[in-house]
Amino acid sequence: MPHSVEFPELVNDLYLRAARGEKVERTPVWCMRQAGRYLPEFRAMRAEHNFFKVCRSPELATEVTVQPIDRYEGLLDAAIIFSDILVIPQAMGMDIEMVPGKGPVFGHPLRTPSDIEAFLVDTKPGFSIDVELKYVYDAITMARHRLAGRVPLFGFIGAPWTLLAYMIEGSGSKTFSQAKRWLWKYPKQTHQLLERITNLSIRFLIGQVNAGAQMLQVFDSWAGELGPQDFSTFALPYLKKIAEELKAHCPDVPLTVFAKGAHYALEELAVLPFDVISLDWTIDPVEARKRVQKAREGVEYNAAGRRRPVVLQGNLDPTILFADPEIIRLRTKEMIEKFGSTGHIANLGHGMMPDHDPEHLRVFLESVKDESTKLCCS
Ligand code: 1CP
Repeated sequence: MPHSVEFPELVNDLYLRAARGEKVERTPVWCMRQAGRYLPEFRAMRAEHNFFKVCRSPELATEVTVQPIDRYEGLLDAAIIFSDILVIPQAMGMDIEMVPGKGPVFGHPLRTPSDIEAFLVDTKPGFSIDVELKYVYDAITMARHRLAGRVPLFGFIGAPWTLLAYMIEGSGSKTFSQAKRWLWKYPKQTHQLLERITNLSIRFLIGQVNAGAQMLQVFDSWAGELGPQDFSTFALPYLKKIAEELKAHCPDVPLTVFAKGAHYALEELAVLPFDVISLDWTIDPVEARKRVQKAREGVEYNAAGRRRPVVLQGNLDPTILFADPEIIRLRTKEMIEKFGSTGHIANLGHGMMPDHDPEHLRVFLESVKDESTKLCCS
């Protein structure tokens, strides 16, 4: 039973209206990895607690989730729960450590299909993803209360291909040669495992909504490592299943897909029932909007028989935050104008980086507010 009736009333619903394609008074804005290492208050907490301990403690995860909302009071229009995409592989039995300066490192990556049954526990009797990841649900419920309706809260997952890539590779990678070798060598087992991850992900997303998440994002961070043909084979069918199931279970919860580096697949993503498509910075917003609009011609999803609005999220190059404030303002203004006044949620084209200056993020957030207010009122 969803808890939503018990939560404080949402004061700022700008994100939710924009995600439905409604005309809004200004463009909502939030940032991927907005709760993270560029913030001194986050680094102070991390100096005392291990990464997964923060994820597993609803109190600590709530605190980090709310940190950017407090710091940029009135400038951010969404919060994202502090967690990681790797909590699913961890719940499936994989041993993962977050190594400072290196990122996630798996103790025993999957090297051959026999490792699947040796290491993974999700098909064992009594396994429940809801039990394993209850700590995420508890953090969401607590954060939603602590936000007190100031902004809505995102839940998220990593897309099946991106999680599989980590599970085989055992860490981030420049070439993904281990993970891709698997695809060619063991296609049958690859699809079976992708299916398992997909089913757990669907349950986990629904659980997050029941716990209080008001919108959801699917991060396919390594989508760009596949080409068009392999994305269609190993990523798209699972993204489709996730979107279809979520829209069947909670049609009113906005669902975003971020397939980084995969704008070759924009047309295919456009016809899946995601509400928002998040873009990285390597595609021009005008071109993206045209392509999505064209792909949707003749495709009806809306129960009323109407074509779905094109809502895009993004896409300022995160490294522009290293530039001087006047350049950040100029490039943000250009971005806002290119996306237009409706069907846009402002964001960076990828996450905040550890060496970003928090004050430069403030310049970006203020510029989105100023420029989009001008545009929406003109
Ligand atoms: O030492 C630290 O404190 C670790 C830094 C860190 C943080 C702050 C990691 C390790 N994860 C996170 C939080 C996180 N990760 C969030 C929290 C909410 C927010 O966005 O503010 C989210 C949504 C993620 C999602 C995530 N984790 C992604 C998808 C988004 C993306 O950036 O592409 C990925 C790929 C990960 C894996 C991961 N976790 C952490 C690192 C350093 C990485 C990437 C490593 C690599 O390049 O392989």
